[in-house]
Amino acid sequence: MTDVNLATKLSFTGKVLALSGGVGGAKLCRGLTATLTPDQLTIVANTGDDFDYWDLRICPDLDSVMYALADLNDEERGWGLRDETWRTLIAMRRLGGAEWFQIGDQDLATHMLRTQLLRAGQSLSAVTQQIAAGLGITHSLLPMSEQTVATKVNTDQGWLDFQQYFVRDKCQPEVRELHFEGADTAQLNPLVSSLLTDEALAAIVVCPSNPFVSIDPILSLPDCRGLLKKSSAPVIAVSPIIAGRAVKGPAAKMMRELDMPATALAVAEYYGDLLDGYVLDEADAEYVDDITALGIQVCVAPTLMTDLNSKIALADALLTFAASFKA
Ligand code: FO1
Repeated sequence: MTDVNLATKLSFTGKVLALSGGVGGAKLCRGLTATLTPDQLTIVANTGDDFDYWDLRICPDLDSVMYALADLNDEERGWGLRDETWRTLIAMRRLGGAEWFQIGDQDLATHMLRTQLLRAGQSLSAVTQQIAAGLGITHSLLPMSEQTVATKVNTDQGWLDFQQYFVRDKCQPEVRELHFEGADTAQLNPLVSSLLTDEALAAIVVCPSNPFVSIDPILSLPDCRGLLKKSSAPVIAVSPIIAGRAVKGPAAKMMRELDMPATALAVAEYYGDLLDGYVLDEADAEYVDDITALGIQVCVAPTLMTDLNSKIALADALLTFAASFKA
């Protein structure tokens, strides 16, 4: 752990709630866990990507965050575990089973245990907590809801389940609209609702995740937006777009298909009055005035997270920015 990191640990007081999707969100969450104590940080992950495959419950964003926090993730691939082997997948292929979604041998254990515990009647929060503890994670990681919400993508090829669109069809279909099936009757995780009314909450972080398929499912849950807006803590998003491109995934392509320019400014406009603050990459400093004119305070920082130091540096910059809202 670096001295810079230690200094932040001593100076940032209060609790932080981070809203996260998979890859980009998981990277920032890793930086935040190096900077904040387990008492300070709660991460809530999107579960709209969740689905059943091989008769197992797969929760990709919870998995991505867990593996990143445990330093077990495969950074290059962007999902799953490092040093993974694929013997089960190869055997499944030989038998003629489904193979379009790749489950590694070690990763399989996560899905098997999750499915087993869910079938035994445990909540997704309790199951996640048990698996995370098994990976040595001490910070709180929660699913956005205990109920099932499924992201559906309306494309030029019709409605697709999220993983069909994302993995099977490699994000190639043109996106027209998104629907979060079950969100209207699901409940925001009660632990998140109570944190949002906790006076010790000092910042709400919208991670640099895809706004449409990673953050919107969380925001679409009843009362979520209202609670975020009512909270005394500033809501601060980190741009998932740098110089017109998403670091990973289809966010920029999706923006163009949804008739939005693929810019960091357009993401700020999309979140609109939900935000009090926005962290923008240095490459996008030209948008500072436009975003400020929206009534959103701006922090310019390097947002590309290529290693642990850059994740911690971004978490640091974000928390220093968050602390400035108190003043
Ligand atoms: N993403 C892929 O692009 N291809 C895969 O075969 C794949 C398998 C997979 C298995 C477990 C898991 O937790 C995630 C997996 N992902 C895979 C990633 C994931 O589906 C997406 O990155 C997220 O849903 C988007 O956040």
